[in-house]
Amino acid sequence: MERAKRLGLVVGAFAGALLTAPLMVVFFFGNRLFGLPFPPFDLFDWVGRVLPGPVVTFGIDSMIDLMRLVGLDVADTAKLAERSLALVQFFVGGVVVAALFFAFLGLRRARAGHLDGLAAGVLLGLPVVVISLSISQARVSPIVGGAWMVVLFLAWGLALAWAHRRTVAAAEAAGGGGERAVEALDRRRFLVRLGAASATVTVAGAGVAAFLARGERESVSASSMAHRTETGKGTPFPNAMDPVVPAPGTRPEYTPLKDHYSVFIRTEPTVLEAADWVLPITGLVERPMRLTLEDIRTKYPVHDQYVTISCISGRVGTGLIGTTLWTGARLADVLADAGLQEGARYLDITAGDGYHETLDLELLETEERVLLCYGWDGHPLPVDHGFPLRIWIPDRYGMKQPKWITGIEVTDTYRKGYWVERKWDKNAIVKATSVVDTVAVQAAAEMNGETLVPVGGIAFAGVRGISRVEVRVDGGPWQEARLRAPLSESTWVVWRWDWPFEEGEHTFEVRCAEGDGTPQIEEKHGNRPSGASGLDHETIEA
Ligand SMILES: Nc1nc2c(c(=O)[nH]1)N[C@H]1C(S)=C(S)[C@@H](COP(=O)(O)O)O[C@H]1N2
Ligand SMILES: [Mo]
Repeated sequence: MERAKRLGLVVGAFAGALLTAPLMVVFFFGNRLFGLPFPPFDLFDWVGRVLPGPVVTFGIDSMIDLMRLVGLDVADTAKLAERSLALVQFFVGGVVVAALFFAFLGLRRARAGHLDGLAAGVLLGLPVVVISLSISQARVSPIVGGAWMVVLFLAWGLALAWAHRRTVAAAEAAGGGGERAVEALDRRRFLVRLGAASATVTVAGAGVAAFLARGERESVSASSMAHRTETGKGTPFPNAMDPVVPAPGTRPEYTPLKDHYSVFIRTEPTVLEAADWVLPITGLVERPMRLTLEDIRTKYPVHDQYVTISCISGRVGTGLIGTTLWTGARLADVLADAGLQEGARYLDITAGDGYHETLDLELLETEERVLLCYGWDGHPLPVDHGFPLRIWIPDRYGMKQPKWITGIEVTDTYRKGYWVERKWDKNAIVKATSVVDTVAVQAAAEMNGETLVPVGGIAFAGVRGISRVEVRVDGGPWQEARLRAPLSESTWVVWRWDWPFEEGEHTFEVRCAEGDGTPQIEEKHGNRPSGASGLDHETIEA
């Protein structure tokens, strides 16, 4: 009996693995080809939303620490890591349900019939289907999506019951003695064949999916080419003539779109169709409106603004910061059109992925630059970055600035934003920060008998600007760096300092001061709840 129980658990887990992997691949196909739901991501997104804020934050922090520990670029790999976790979570779920199923039948000494199989399918599938339908961003109707998931989960259950009959149940029927060897051989043969079939489906599926994903990327960039306007590219940058040339190895002053960091709460970006998108402006307004994208683009003056945006969860020196040209209509112009009623105090801005944030209307009294933004780099907003509409609020971390906006309600009551509910700062004003990007020893040059090494990086303090950047070597005196004129008053500043070369190991630290002279906070503090502070440094061996 003991042996049978153990055998049941092990073989069950094994069969579960062999059947869950192809199930996931089939789901992936349905998703890529027909926009059907992909439950592993939905499940993961749901877990992230219902878990208490501190648990989620701890999870994200640990993941990021681990990635930094092994030297991965967080901005590049965070989503990949999340997606991998989502797949593992679903896979483990399938394995556990299968193992329990085998163990349960073992206790009953039963042979799995079709009904048992269907029950297993329901056990794994029912919660997943309910969760997926409640959260999915699939482009098919819930009935089609639901039916598809039900069919696949039931098929998974039936296959599991079949695997049970061919393995453990066969063992019980065979009884003891010499037949045991025969059934063990049979079982092994069956599992090997099942394994081969599963591996074939999974590997071939992954290959074809990778191929399809490549096609998709190409079509996305092709369509953004077609939409290309004359803003941005083609026109020289406003600081093109600035004499301060960035030290070689400094990040690009204008971030290539494909390299711009991207952060969103879901495993996958939210896809909204321009054709059926409207922006309702409701609540305490004189004239409730429903604006199409065309309305927003054509009814209001167009504003272009070079903007640096950064994420509050970044550490000192983070890659979660980027600069591009934002294009949009001023929020104030749109609100003037709607007419605010007496008592209007906040905007409750909602988004297609369930994200939401609150804007205090008091801010608009002193800050007219807030944009409802539909363009980046002269293109329509990329899907990852909030197509068709996002907001820009100067001086705030990204978390205050919803992408994929689907509604603006004018209210008299304050509602915490998505991340504020999860204990992040409700104002989220960007902290001044400065970063060493490069100590370009390979670009050393002779100047008046001295060997000078260009050192450089960026400094950023929202629209408060940067008035000074200083560098020190090995804890020595602070030396003033040269500042390149920024692309605009709302972007980072590129700085450069030429270091009189000395052999050996050296540590370079940088600090900055805001436009009005306020020094950056040198005291080390983690990102939570208001954004990281402390000095960035870079150590070299020359
Ligand atoms: N709808 C929506 N908007 C959002 C988010 C989100 O998850 N959903 N994340 C916010 C956060 S935390 C940041 S840092 C910025 C990132 O913008 P980017 O991806 O274009 O760099 O988007 C903000 N707006
Ligand atoms: Mo963020």
